[in-house]
Amino acid sequence: MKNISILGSTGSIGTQTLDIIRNNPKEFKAVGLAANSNIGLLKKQIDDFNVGAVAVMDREKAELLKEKTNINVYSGIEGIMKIAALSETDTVVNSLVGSIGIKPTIGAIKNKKNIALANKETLVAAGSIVMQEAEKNNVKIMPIDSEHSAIFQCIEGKGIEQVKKIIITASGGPFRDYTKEKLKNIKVKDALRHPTWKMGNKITIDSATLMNKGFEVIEAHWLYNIPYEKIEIIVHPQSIIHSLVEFKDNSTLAQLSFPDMRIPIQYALSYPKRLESKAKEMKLAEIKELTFEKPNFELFPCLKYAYDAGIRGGTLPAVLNAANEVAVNNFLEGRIKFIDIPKTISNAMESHKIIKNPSLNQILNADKNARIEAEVTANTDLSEK
Ligand code: MN3
Repeated sequence: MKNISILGSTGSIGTQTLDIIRNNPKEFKAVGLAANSNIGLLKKQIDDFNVGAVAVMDREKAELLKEKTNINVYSGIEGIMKIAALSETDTVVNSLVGSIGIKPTIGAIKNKKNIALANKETLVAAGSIVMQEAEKNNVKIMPIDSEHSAIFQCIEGKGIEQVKKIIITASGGPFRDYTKEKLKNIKVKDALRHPTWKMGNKITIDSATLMNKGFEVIEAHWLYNIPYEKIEIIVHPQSIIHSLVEFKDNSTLAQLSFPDMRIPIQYALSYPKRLESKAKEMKLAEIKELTFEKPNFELFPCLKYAYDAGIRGGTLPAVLNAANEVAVNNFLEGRIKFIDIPKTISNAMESHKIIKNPSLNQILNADKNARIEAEVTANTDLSEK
């Protein structure tokens, strides 16, 4: 029996994780939950899963929840840190959105918890520190993301020195065959319509700009200790192959399934065991074709910025991530255009002075300053740039 804490329990990954726990009561128990502000759903989760403690990021909402339950309700980032470090927890699922997820991941690692990681920003911004801490504390970081789970499954037991390259698949997002002209007029609702995956708003926009794929490149670099020149992206609109690993002898392994996050989430929790799944069985004959094309770096400059930030390293990936969060937020709230997202990011990157081998504080500082910079850019007229 594994005891699980879920950070971000009311989001898309969080609720799917709870479905898996519900379906496997002999394998898993939810012991702690943390949410941003959705206390209605959180209260239901407390009752359904009989958890011992929860945290709510929003302090006012936490107070409201306290009146409705007898269990421990913590609040703010310290509260989330508490849920990440509960003594009875074996594995922490981190599905928080944004760089707010960095500190709880590191806190959990220091408390010797295994991590099932869906919070991309943790590795994008603080990959070097997180991987060092994980090694020092002998803690496993299991990827929840479908691509990294696929890579993990292909690489498992083979040794990274045998790997020639990693090929990360991308659906290409909803604007894959758009022209530059057409990208100028994208509405928020168009960008929120992802062709193959149903996800939260922030990651859906990141998928439309392909920044999500850029983040996945940086994450793969840290998770598998592989240099950027050995990480490629291939657009595969059907999202059936979740990623591939090519070995020295030019033999390539791939992992396939219908797109359903319950498969990688469950494997991150059950590893090395495989459990039955409610996800749909894959019938190859139903899938008429699997197609592949090169990603368009010119149409989606976020990809280029992500490789650039990863290769130059230091605090730059934290800036990439923070500026992106601000830009996406401004886009979602209608203040900037879709094509202004990459502009906001490149401005923040250009004005940042990289610190090599940064401490956690230096990373968090870079994050903070990049947010201010990006907020200023987003509030000026970007059409001239
Ligand atoms: Mn993914």
